[in-house]
Amino acid sequence: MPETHYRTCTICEAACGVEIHVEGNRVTSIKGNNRDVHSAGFLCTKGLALADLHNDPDRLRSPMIRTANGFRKASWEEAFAFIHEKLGQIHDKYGRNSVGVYLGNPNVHNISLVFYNPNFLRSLRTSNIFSASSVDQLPKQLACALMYGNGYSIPVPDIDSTDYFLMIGANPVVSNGSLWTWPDIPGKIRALRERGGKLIVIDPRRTETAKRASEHLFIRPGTDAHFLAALVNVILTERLAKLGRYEGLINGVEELTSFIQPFTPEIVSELTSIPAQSIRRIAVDFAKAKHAVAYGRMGTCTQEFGTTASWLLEVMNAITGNVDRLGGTLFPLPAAATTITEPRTGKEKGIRPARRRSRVSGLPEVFSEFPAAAMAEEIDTPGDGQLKAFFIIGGNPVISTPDGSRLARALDSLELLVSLDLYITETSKRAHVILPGVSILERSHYDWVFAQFMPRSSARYSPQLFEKPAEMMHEWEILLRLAAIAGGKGLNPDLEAMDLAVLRQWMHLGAKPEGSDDEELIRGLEGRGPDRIVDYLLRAGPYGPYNSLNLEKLKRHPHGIDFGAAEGRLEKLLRTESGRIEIAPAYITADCDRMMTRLDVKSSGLVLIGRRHIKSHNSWVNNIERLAKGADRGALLVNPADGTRLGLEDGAMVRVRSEAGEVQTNVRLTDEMMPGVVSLPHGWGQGQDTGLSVAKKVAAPNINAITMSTRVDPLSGNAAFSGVPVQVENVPGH
Ligand SMILES: Nc1nc2c(c(=O)[nH]1)N[C@H]1C(S)=C(S)[C@@H](COP(=O)(O)OP(=O)(O)OC[C@H]3O[C@@H](n4cnc5c(=O)[nH]c(N)nc54)[C@H](O)[C@@H]3O)O[C@H]1N2
Ligand SMILES: Nc1nc2c(c(=O)[nH]1)N[C@H]1C(S)=C(S)[C@@H](COP(=O)(O)OP(=O)(O)OC[C@H]3O[C@@H](n4cnc5c(=O)[nH]c(N)nc54)[C@H](O)[C@@H]3O)O[C@H]1N2
Ligand code: SF4
Ligand SMILES: [Mo]
Repeated sequence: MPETHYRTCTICEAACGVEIHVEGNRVTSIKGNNRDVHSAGFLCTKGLALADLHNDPDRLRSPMIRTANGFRKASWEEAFAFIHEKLGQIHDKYGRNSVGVYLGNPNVHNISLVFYNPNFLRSLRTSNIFSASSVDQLPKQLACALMYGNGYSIPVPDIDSTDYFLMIGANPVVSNGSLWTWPDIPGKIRALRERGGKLIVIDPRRTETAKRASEHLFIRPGTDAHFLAALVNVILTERLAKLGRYEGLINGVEELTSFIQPFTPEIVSELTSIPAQSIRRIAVDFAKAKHAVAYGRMGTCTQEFGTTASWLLEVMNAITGNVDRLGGTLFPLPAAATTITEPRTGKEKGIRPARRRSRVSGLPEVFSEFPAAAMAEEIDTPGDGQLKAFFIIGGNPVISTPDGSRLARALDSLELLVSLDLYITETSKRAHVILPGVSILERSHYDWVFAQFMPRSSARYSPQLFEKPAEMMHEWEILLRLAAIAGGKGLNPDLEAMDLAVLRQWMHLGAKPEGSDDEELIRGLEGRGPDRIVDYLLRAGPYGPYNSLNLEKLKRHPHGIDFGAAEGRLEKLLRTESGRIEIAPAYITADCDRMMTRLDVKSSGLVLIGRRHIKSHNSWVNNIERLAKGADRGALLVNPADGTRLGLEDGAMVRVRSEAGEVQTNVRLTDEMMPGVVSLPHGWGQGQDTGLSVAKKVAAPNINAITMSTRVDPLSGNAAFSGVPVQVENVPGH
């Protein structure tokens, strides 16, 4: 009997609703779900590959233990016993802080990992936690936390009713949006322009998004903070600021004014390569637009001024009265309880970054994590506190973090490396043990994380499509077993009791009935594992009294429930100590000298940036034949003028060299690149000895073999991938 299933695609942040037709245990077709309240039928090519990911013969179906002759299959009990013994020895010999953890991007797309990781991390009792956040969005989270008090209070752009959209360092036509869960950006850009609105894109590459814009300007990589400071400068000096209804709710306007004072359009023009009159015009148009919004992502985060640039983007919205308002930015109100649905108590403390510094380079801790750029040196630098064991959960840091080759060597030297991954990758091939979770279609889903970034809130639940194979474990069960091992509960823990304990850890969130007893609430909940946690968080959500929504009700709405757009939330949401918007956080403004110094650096020579392809998702869907195909996937994009100057011919094989290393690939000459800037794709470089039979055949290098772990944004410790100085030369004989 053919059956139809509705679920959310969990590959990227857009969270599209898909309609999947199934016969027996076989997917017969996949398409966008036209009735989905969130995505209304939109789907990208990766959504079509959900079944390929499920069927991929290279996907691991049992634990693997590495031997002298390669990996062999192992039973779960054997794998856990191995980890138990090794970890025990390491704890005894070197102490708790000798164990590190890295959490990769898929963690936020998988509710087993979202809800059970914190318990595992606590049971390890180590302060050495790292994640993909610090090669990605950390500067934006930090800037928003300093301004609004919570690292998840990130306002999202309301493209649907804005008149003027300033997009800096983001390519949502390809990425489908990030910290902005809003599918079909191409359609939304079209609608914006059809109603007479403007999209201005600032990017060193004329991207797929830039090609749809009203105007595109090249910017020298890493100079966005200066550009933005000049925009704010114009708005303040021309008295175009309007604080609107939040006038009495903003602290620090004077400090802001003094910070931006040196950065006039004329002063920053040479550094940014943007003409002063263009900067003035954009500032005035932005301030005068009925509704305007500034938005930036990877380009404004992964650079040496990532926190400052991310902060100034928020400042643009705040000083023009466009925060927390339709057509500007919105603070979403998710349907299930999270930290941002909690009511303000008046005892908030805001956040304090850099309470601790990393052992070797003194990089700051932010949100209780150290920067991923510090991982390799924390493993390969001897001394007290050196890392000896590592857990990598859903991550491929040899490909995704700076100076991946050094990290690879460091991982090879560990006494214990455990990887929770679906494949034998460039990273997991170095593990002593790999523990695979179930396939993307064998688990249930609720978009708890990304509901926090939806301009219109909605709730959708995806039941697991296929039964978990009997010989597999759900990842929440794996994490409970690992937590038992790390926490001294041994190899035969009471999993029921542990699962209940994790549920209780989540019950600090949400609005409970007055005088209620947690144990009684627990008896009313459905299921076990992450579903039961979701059931609780839905009941305790902000739309109505306890239990107005729950998992059972949501299951009766396979296309989801829409809760509309949130506006006017700011007062309730602020978590700063002052209870106001801190428009000039001292942690950021104290760094003004570095901004000044940068003005004097005369940039010459080529610099490198990355890029994404519509058929990619970081490093891990490249093993799917239909997604790995296509010309130029690994090409170095070079402006023709640079090509002529360096004697590079279109298609020629070149060597790209940086302080960290070198890679080889072919050149594509294209005027979509800014002169002086070259681009390599991110997410490639799986070696011949990985278990990825499709991905390893594609000739595309690992960009992070030539990025540097020493280039960071010092405020957040975030990797500065943008603007790496490189040399490019022909490979003789090719
Ligand atoms: N130079 C450069 N570097 C970058 C970027 C860039 O633009 N330029 N982008 C950065 C960004 S934004 C990010 S988010 C990071 C990504 O960095 P990572 O998260 O470290 O890398 P991914 O490629 O996403 O690898 C995810 C791994 O998780 C596995 N996996 C997938 N699904 C699951 C699952 O459900 N469970 C488990 N246990 N494993 C799973 C995959 O097989 C894969 O090996 O890379 C960053 N690195
Ligand atoms: N197809 C696809 N979609 C994805 C992913 C993927 O790998 N493939 N990855 C997902 C993940 S994990 C994330 S975090 C998001 C990222 O989502 P986005 O940030 O929207 O995607 P990127 O392609 O990284 O866009 C960054 C843009 O910044 C530009 N840029 C680089 N350096 C600078 C600079 O210094 N200044 C300015 N102004 N611009 C600069 C680049 O040219 C690029 O166009 O995408 C997600 N979606
Ligand atoms: S945009 Fe593509 S990958 Fe992202 S959720 Fe939608 S279908 Fe999945
Ligand atoms: Mo990311």
